[in-house]
Amino acid sequence: MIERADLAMTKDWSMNTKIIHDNQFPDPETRAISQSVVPAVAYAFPDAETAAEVVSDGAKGVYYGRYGNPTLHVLERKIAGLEGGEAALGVASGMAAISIALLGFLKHGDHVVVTKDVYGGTYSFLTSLAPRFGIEVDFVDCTEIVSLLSAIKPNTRAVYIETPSNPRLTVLDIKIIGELCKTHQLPLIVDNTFMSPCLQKPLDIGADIVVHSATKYINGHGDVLAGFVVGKKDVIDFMRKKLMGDLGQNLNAWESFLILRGIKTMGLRVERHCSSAQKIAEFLESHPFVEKVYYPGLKSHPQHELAKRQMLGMGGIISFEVKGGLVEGKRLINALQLAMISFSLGDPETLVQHPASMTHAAIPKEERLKFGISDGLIRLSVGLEDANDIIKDLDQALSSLFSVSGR
Ligand code: LCS
Repeated sequence: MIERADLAMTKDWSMNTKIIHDNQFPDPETRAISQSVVPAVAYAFPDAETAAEVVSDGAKGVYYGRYGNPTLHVLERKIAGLEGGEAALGVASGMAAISIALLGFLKHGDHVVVTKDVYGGTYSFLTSLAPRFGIEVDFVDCTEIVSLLSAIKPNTRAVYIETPSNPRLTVLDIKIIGELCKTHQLPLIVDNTFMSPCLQKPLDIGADIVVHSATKYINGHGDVLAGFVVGKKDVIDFMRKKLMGDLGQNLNAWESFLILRGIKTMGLRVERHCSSAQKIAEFLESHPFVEKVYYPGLKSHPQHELAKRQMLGMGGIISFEVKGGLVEGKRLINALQLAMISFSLGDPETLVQHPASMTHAAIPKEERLKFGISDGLIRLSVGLEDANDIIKDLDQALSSLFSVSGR
């Protein structure tokens, strides 16, 4: 009889099937289909020799909860499979994944080139904590390959990009940047949070490492903080032992289980996020009170053609500016009735926020403006509600805003 596990290994499934079945098998003892939660911190060994072998990585197994747990390991195998990487490391947050990925390649005296618009937490880590350990950073416009090339120094040890970027949805050419990195023997780290593996697989087109805030689309329910680093096994093993383990950044079994449950609907969710976001972006772009819309699915987006080549869908995040600026922008988000003012993104609920005073407040204003984050910019994470209801909500908020101000 062919074992289901063997069959699963040989199937060339599409992403939606892989999300549900890849690297996940019924429990051999109970035949339970949903994953067991194993919260144990300690694991018993039959003898001292086996214990030593597991610790030295010579044998499969778990030896202490800070280095992972069996529930997490199922999830890590699944994420590695979906991203097309050799191995994955699941950690306590997206920021844990990002800091581990960077510290995995950088040490005192090293330099990293980072694309100019990145998540505010990443910026904060790179400008306040990393310099305390002697790590230098330069933020450059990676849409200009010459700017990236000229930022590379003799002590550059990594290139870090986020595409599409938070919050301006700048799309970067992973293939071209990957080729440049290969020429200079630099690892390319890509934050794939806004896309999820459903829409973009950076490892297939030139990246060496993928990082995720799984808090967003991967879990998809706004109830878990988690992150992943995906890449070559030796690199991930080092990060597991020396960074996650020694810094105590592990993801616990219960949260791993919640993600294993949440991820099953990722294919469906992401499809809906994308189709609704396209409709809403088109509505906003045609609205007389909206100054500018940033969404890769719009023809007006500067990297629309690249986005169509590189991404399987345009994602669920839209940024826009209302006519007027800061005051009008804040009044608009206060007038929304369905969308909630909140940090985070990728949840079932539509969430709206003001990057200059919320997610990107850590970036000084002068820098923020260079990153294209104006005071009036609003970011919308399109939820799973009916797109027409989200449009109605935006419409009423825009109308109320300008009827009050007499425009
Ligand atoms: N990468 C990106 C692109 C993000 O947007 C975030 C968080 C992170 C990494 C960090 O993930 P975390 O540690 O929170 O799991 N983005 C947030 C945002 O836009 N609003 O609140 C958090």
